[in-house]
Amino acid sequence: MPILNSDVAKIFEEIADLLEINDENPFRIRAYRSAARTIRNFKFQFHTLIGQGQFPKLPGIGQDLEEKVREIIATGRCLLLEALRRNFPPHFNDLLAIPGLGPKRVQRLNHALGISSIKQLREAAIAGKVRDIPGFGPKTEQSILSAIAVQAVHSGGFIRQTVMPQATALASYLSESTHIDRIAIAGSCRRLKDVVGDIDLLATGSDSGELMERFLSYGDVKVVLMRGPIRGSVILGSGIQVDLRFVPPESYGAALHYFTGSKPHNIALRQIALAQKMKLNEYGLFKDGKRIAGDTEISVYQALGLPFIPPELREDRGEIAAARAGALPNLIAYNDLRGDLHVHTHYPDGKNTIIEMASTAALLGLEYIAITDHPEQRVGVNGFRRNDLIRQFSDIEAARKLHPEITILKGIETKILEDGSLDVPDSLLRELDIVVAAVDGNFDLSRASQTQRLLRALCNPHVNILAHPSSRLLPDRPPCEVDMLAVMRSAKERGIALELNSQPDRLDLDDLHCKMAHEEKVLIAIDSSARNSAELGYLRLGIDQARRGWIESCDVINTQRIEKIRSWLAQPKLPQSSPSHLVGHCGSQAERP
Ligand code: DGT
Ligand code: CA
Ligand code: CA
Repeated sequence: MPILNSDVAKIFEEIADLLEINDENPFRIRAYRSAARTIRNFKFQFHTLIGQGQFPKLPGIGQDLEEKVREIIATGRCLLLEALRRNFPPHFNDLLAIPGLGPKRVQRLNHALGISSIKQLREAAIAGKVRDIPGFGPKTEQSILSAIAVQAVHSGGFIRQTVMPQATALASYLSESTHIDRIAIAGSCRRLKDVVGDIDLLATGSDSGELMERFLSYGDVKVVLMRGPIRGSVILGSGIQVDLRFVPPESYGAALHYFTGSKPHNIALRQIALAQKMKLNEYGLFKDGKRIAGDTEISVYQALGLPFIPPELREDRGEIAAARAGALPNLIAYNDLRGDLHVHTHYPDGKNTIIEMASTAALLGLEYIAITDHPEQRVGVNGFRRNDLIRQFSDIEAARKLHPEITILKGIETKILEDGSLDVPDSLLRELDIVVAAVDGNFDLSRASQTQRLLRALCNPHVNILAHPSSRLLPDRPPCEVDMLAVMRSAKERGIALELNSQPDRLDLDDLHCKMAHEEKVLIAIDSSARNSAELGYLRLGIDQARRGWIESCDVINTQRIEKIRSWLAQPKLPQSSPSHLVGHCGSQAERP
């Protein structure tokens, strides 16, 4: 891809912004800004001219700037910009990207309130602190909040788990309106996405006016973005945007379908309607100008000759073709899990004892759990001590006596070091029922090194589960660069399960990797990695994610009974052998563990 004039101009503008925040020489700042303008408006592309051995003479672009342009065209980078960026917190640029926030304002926010990220800015604006900074005021504070909300909609910015209580509280408040018959949470929340941009609500009933009044006067509304007779948009105290739409009862199903999305799924379905000479929109499904379906969602699918497609599959990732062929996955159900193979007890925050974890798990209907603390959480920072492991063994024995209704496995979570070796010696791993291995640092290795690291860890004969394989942290830490397909194939060959970690800020594997795992027929373990007994409830989020990833019960190792788990764990893993015949899969003739 050639570097365009507009790319060069963007780099110069960012340099000018950062120089301005640094209070550098105003002439230098102006030079970059005006060069950016000149370059953006120049009628020939620099990369073409430079490629022909020319460089145009332009006002304001002297030798220094010419060298910068040549550097950017040749390398796509600018060392000056990279040096400037290193002096700023990583999220400073996100702040500059908010409409209305130039370098001066960003600098003032930083000086006055120590703000260096959008998250901090949102919190300060919601707390009403921004308005007191000279040059800001309540109006600017509001427009900052709406700009952040708009940006979240575009970047998909809130962890769904934190959003749902707000969505359900608001929906239940609205449903108290006497003129409302039905109200639903639609959009990406209904599709069970891990991260969502906003909350979409849909209502039907006899009177939209009263509903809208009620909506706008909800106690947690901070900013009203839009008010109309049948639609409204607000921002709540958390900074999230809510869109509310009212439709007549006969359109409710079609509207629910439309506002559930995803957009690509809707578009694909509309094409199918068109091919059958029908028209599909949020008001219904129409043939020859007559409504033939739309009061319920299922009526829309049926009239198009399709079975109901669960919302979590509606991403235009093959679900429509599968529905047509009668081959939709038989998605894992919420009570299919029989155990949790990654559970902590010793944590600095809110630790629960083995007995407490076991009794809660049993109450939740689980038949087994594996206690898998990190070694340093058992022994402090001074490294691993065998005695501490032995002590936990005896704690587990005691808990087993007290709670015979649940099987408690002795496990560990071991770190995968940078070279792919583990931080616990094999001699100790051998004594455990189950070993969970995880990357816990060095997230930014090259793709090749990261892949080698994981593949080497999978070669350890004691590893049973590769935990949170991509190491992403929502919403900000991106996944590691890794060849996940190679990792999956190796895990499958070695009878190792990849974890779908259910913590709301992990949900790792993500939905696409779940689908890949389903297609590759690699085993998955849906685990909570709970740090206290309440977090065992996160397993539900893991199942949400699994369903988005087309996962069936038979893809998941911990839907099996404990006897099968034991035989899976007992599989020999010879270095060169391929134990795949021991691990069957949905519909295959091989025997599952
Ligand atoms: P989000 O909010 O970014 O997490 O994702 P969604 O899917 O909730 O997107 P949102 O809130 O913009 O819109 C909700 C649904 O409304 C979306 O999933 C599909 C539907 N929708 C919105 N705009 C369009 C459109 O232009 N065409 C079609 N066919 N559907 C749309
Ligand atoms: Ca949405
Ligand atoms: Ca929306």
